[in-house]
Amino acid sequence: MGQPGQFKNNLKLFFALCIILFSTSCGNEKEQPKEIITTQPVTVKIPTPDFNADSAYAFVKAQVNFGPRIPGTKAHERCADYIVAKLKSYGLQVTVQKGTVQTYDNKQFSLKNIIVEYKPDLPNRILFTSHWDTRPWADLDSINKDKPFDGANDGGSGVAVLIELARQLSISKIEKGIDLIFFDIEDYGMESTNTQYERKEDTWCLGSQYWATHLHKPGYYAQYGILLDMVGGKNPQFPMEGTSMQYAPDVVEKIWTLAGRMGYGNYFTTAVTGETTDDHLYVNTLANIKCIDIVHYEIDKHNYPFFHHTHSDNMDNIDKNTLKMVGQLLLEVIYTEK
Ligand code: AHN
Ligand code: ZN
Repeated sequence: MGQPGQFKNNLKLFFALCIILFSTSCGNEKEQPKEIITTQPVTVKIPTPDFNADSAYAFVKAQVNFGPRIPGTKAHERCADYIVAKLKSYGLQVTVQKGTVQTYDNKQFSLKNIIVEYKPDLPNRILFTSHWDTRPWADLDSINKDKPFDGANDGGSGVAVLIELARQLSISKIEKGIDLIFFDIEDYGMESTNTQYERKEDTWCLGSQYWATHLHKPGYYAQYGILLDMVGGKNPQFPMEGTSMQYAPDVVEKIWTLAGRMGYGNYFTTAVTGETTDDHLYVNTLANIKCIDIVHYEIDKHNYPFFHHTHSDNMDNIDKNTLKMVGQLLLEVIYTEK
C-alpha cells in the first residue's frame, strides 16, 4: 500500500521520466542508429519436409515383389541390387560392405550391409538403420512353419522408410551428417523353442555384428543411432524398448518426447519392455554407439505382434499411416537436431 509521501515522489519520478523521454526523442535524433544491431546470430529453422508415405508404401511392395529375401537366394541378391540402385539414383554415396558369416546351423552366407553416407565430411552424425533380409521360416505360425513368408513388415517396412528418408535427404539442404545402414542377415537366428541346438544368443543380427566389428570407416562414430524394426503395422505400439533403455535412456527420452509433441503419444507409449535382442544391441555393445530400437511390441502380451514370423506378415497388414508417422518423426529428428 502507498503512503501520501510516496505519491509525491511518484509524481516527481513521472515528470523526471517525461523530461528524459522528451530530450532523447528530440535532441539526439541524428545520433540514433537506424537499425538495431545485435551480436546474436540469426538462426532460421529450415521447415521439415513432408514424409511421403505413398513412396514408402511402394518401396515395401517392391521388396515383397522380389519374394522372401532369404540369404543365399536369388530374391535376396536382387533385392540388394534394387536397394543399392535406388539409393544411387538419388545421387547419394553408397558403399556395400561384404562379408561372410556362419549361421547357428553351420551354413555359410555372404552378406551385404548397404551404407549411405550423407555429408560424409561432417563430424556430427546420426545413424539410422534397419535390416533388409527376411527370416527363412514362418516358425511362429501354426501352419507351414517351415515355409518362408513375405516379410512386408519384418524387413520391408524399415527399409522402405529409410529409402524414402534417403530420397528426402538427396533433395535437402540440411547441414548434418547422416548415415543409413541396411543390415543383412538379422533374422536367421535360433528361436528359443528350438531344442536341437544349445545356445541361442548372438545367432541373430549377424549383419550388424559383422559391421560393428568391421566398421566401414575406422573409428566411425555417431552421436546416436535409431533402429527401425516392424514400423509398418496397423495400430502399432512402440513402447520404450528395454535394451535401448539400458544403453541409451537419454536418446529414448528425447525421441519419445518429440513423438509426443508431434501428437504420436498414443503409439509411442512410456511403457518399458524387457531387454530384447535386435541389431541395436550390437551397435551399443560392439561399436559403442548409443542406439535405440523403434519396434512394434505388444506390451500386454509381452510379445511381438501377431504377424511376427508368420504368413500374416504380408502387404494386407501394412498401413501407410504408420509408415508416415515413423518417417515424419525421423525427419523431425533430423531437422531439429543441432
Ligand atoms: C529375437 O527373437 C531374439 N530377436 C528378434 C529380433 C527380431 C527379429 N526382430 C524382427 N525379427
Ligand atoms: Zn524377424
